[in-house]
Amino acid sequence: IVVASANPEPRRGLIDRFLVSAFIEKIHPIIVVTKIDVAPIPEFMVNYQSLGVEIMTTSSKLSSRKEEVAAIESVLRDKVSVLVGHSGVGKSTLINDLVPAADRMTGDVNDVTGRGRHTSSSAIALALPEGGWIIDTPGIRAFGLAHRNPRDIVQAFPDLAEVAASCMSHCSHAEDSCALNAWVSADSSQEVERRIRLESLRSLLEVTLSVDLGHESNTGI
Ligand SMILES: Nc1nc2c(ncn2[C@@H]2O[C@H](COP(=O)(O)OP(=O)(O)OP(=O)(O)O)[C@@H](O)[C@H]2O)c(=O)[nH]1
Ligand SMILES: [Mg+2]
Ligand SMILES: [Zn+2]
Repeated sequence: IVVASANPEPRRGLIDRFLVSAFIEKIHPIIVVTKIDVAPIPEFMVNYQSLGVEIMTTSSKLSSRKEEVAAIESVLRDKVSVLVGHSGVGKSTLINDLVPAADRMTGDVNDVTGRGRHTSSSAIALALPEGGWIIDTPGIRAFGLAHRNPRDIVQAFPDLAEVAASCMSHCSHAEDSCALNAWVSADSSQEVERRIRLESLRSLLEVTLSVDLGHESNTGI
């Protein structure tokens, strides 16, 4: 999951949906934060780190690029991997450094909107020099979970799934009687953190219920 620290702005909701999909498909997710020369790593990344998601950082503009690319190459070696993310985050730029012969076209981001220009228009798999495959994909505008079974989404949150097991059957997890509400208020020392987890789950479940693929909130958890 490739996200830029800025230009374009990172979006939590999109990262959450990618992570849930990866979990459901049994794909090992790694977050690569690019453009750390432009802005510091977004603070909310620590939340993903505490969930055990590996986070790697890089900048095509800094002298540390070579070592960063080598570190990324070593986790990709002998595996089939795909780079996904918004347009303009630097997927093709990274591919060009991972696969010197790739010659993928890259495009600058729009100065006014900070958005990419959808430079790559098709997905392509390239052989990594040290073994393995890397797939470059076009930047996506939106990525929804509407095609997912809500039960699978809950399973992507193991701590919440355990609690939700005692919900009434067919609980939407949005109703007052939901067991997750009691779980949040059961421990005052963990209440804030638990509420954030529950809101994150509920926002993902809402997306599937409303079948709203095009909507991307700015602040979405
Ligand atoms: N400052 C800075 N710019 C970067 C970095 N990585 C990539 N860029 C620039 O960001 C722009 C977009 O890069 P691309 O590699 O084309 O982005 P992409 O993710 O492949 O975009 P799409 O193909 O449209 O999905 C280009 O102008 C790159 O030079 C970085 O680490 N720092
Ligand atoms: Mg590209
Ligand atoms: Zn429930």
